[in-house]
Amino acid sequence: MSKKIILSGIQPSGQLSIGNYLGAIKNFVNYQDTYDTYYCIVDLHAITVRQNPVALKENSYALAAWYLAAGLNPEKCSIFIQSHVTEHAEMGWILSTFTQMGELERMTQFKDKANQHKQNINAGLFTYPALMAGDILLYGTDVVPTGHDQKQHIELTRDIAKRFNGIYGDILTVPEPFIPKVAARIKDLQNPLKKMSKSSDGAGTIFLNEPLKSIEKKIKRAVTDNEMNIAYDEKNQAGLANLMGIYAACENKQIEEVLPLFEGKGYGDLKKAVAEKVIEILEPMQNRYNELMNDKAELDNILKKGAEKARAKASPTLIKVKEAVGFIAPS
Ligand code: ATP
Ligand code: LTN
Repeated sequence: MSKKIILSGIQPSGQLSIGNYLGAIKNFVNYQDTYDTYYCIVDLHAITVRQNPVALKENSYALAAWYLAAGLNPEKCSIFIQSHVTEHAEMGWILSTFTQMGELERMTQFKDKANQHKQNINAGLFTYPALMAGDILLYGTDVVPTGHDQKQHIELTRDIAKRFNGIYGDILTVPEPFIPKVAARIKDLQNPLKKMSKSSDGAGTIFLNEPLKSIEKKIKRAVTDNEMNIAYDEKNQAGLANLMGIYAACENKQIEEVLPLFEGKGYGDLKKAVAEKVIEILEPMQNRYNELMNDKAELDNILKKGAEKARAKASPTLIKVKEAVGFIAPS
């Protein structure tokens, strides 16, 4: 039986955070042995917010290096740059004609980003989910692992696929989301009501390439509460719940398994344990990342092979889609 297919993508829009790692990349690694896996660096998506060209290139290499440093093996999965596989832009365009304005208007990521970038609410930012649907549907993807914030986009992708199939027959695979139980929504350490984000100002974000001392400081300064009682309560003790979520994700455990370790202890003990765990994971990853970033030729090589494998999978779907809508195939 052929393996099931996984695809996910991350924007090269800044330095990665521990939210990106625990909510997404860590799960990418778990899948690579049992699934046919495609992991994309979505530069076409990143330019929906204005990027500095030099930084965009560096961030794209950095994301490839983090994928590898986190344990993705290019022999097992395809790691590639979205713009290298031009099928994505074509598929995104076609699918935008199967996506309704009303659906796009409801997307919370669009509303958030439009609010953050009032000077540049461009059409691409609005049609972004159609391009993402293209990324997913080109590969016949069965499962899309992401953090919780992408659930709405994956649901829209499912609706687009069903709509297309309803008109033209069973051409596109309808994907399922995979959202981890723990760490799907790591919160900002300074504002535990807000998602930790790589493009925030940084005081409440742990970046993967941050000096270890600074990580320790940020965790020690994380906002908690005045209850002085360790419990797991996302509503009333959001900061504490966030720290426990980070700890549990680092340990590959559920909250119920780690809570007893901290009951009766002080907040300082929890913070110390979280800092130790995060550092234990990030230190070797940072070393590997630095080595990889010093060998761009090797990264280029991996990305080239990744794009070749990705194109081989994506191209037949695009041909079928073009045929279905009535385009004349080039002779
Ligand atoms: P940006 O700030 O540029 O919007 P981001 O940090 O939200 O970026 P994305 O590129 O949008 O990151 O997301 C990459 C992956 O990481 C997605 O699967 C997303 O769901 C996941 N992710 C992002 N932030 C978090 C978080 N705080 N907790 C868990 N998962 C997250
Ligand atoms: N929209 C996602 C990034 C993204 C993606 C994808 C995720 C683009 N294409 C395909 C999963 C599958 C984000 O902002 N995190």
